[in-house]
Amino acid sequence: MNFRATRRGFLQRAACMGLVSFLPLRAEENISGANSLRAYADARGLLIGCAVAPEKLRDEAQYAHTVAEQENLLVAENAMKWHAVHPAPDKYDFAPADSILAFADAHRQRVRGHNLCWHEGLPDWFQSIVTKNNARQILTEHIRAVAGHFAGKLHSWDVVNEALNLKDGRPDGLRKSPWLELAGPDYIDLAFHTAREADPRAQLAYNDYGIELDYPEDALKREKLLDMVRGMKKRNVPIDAVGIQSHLTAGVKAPGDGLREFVRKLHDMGLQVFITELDISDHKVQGTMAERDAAVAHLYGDYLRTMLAEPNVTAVLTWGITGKYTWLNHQNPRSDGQPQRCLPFDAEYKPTPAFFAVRNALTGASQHLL
Ligand code: 9MR
Repeated sequence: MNFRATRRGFLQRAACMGLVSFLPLRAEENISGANSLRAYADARGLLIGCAVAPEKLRDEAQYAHTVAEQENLLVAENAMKWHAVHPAPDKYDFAPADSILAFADAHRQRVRGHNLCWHEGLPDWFQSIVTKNNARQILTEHIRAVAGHFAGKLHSWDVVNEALNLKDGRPDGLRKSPWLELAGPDYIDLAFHTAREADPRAQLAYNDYGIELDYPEDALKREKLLDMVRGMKKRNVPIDAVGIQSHLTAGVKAPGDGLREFVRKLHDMGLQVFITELDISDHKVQGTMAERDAAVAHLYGDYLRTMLAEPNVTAVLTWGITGKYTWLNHQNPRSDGQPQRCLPFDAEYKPTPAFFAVRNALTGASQHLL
């Protein structure tokens, strides 16, 4: 064994863990084959993936190559949302989403569905057509058509997305979304039952954000989410997993004990946990690129080591793969105009230190049988 390589590997791992910060990570290091994220995840029975756009898989070779090489799980960033698959009340369009499944098939990857019911991403016709009289029927028909179209082919579905919003002031924490207002609070049960009937093989998840940190508002949202899921289990509503989106920010509070306890409570309820939309914004980090990268990588490592130690955390997806296309460039643009370095690859498809932090965290994950 090459001593220099081994020593470098050790130092890099130490750097990713934040133990030493002086060592520049070498981006040209081999990241293919056995050194890819997917190989590391495969070895532990874990799923590692990212959100993708079908037109980029088709049109941009480097994007497609990186996704194929690094991931064993894909999710459509937008291509399975209502506006994309249901452009008119009586019209469905599955072609772009189907092309993601074809890509995944060609590269031995699983696919998860996002999402069947959300207050955003609705088509233009929604507002003029959906009323209290027909909302339950339209929701049911949509889920039957969409989950039915992909039946048997998906790893999981985000059945309901972001149904909680404590600011709306309801005791149950539910968001005053169009679905709540038009279909009533049990629209969530209805969505899960319909999804199970349409695709008995996909694991069914509830997905949300703002539950990761030890802030009081995050802690309260975790409580409301647990209450909601407990109620669903009691009523025999088919739910298999909770998705923790994990849009984090470097340089502010890091997730703490609250999240770990939450994951364990979900475990005790027989639920899996998917990290569904991980990215780490660097818009609050000043300094050199190396300093930004170190802050982002440090949080990736910390977060994933904590989460992957829990046996019910079985899938990790980043929200995109390259800083070139991340939604954060629009949502949280950096004041210096630089693209965010919030993902495992930068805008030039070079692996960021976050890549190595993710890969390193995968080595410490508990073993899973897929
Ligand atoms: O990244 C997505 C962006 O391209 C879309 O314009 C937006 C609205 O559909 O949704 C973004 O993805 C969101 C995801 O679907 C749900 N959680 C929050 C994500 C970031 O806003």
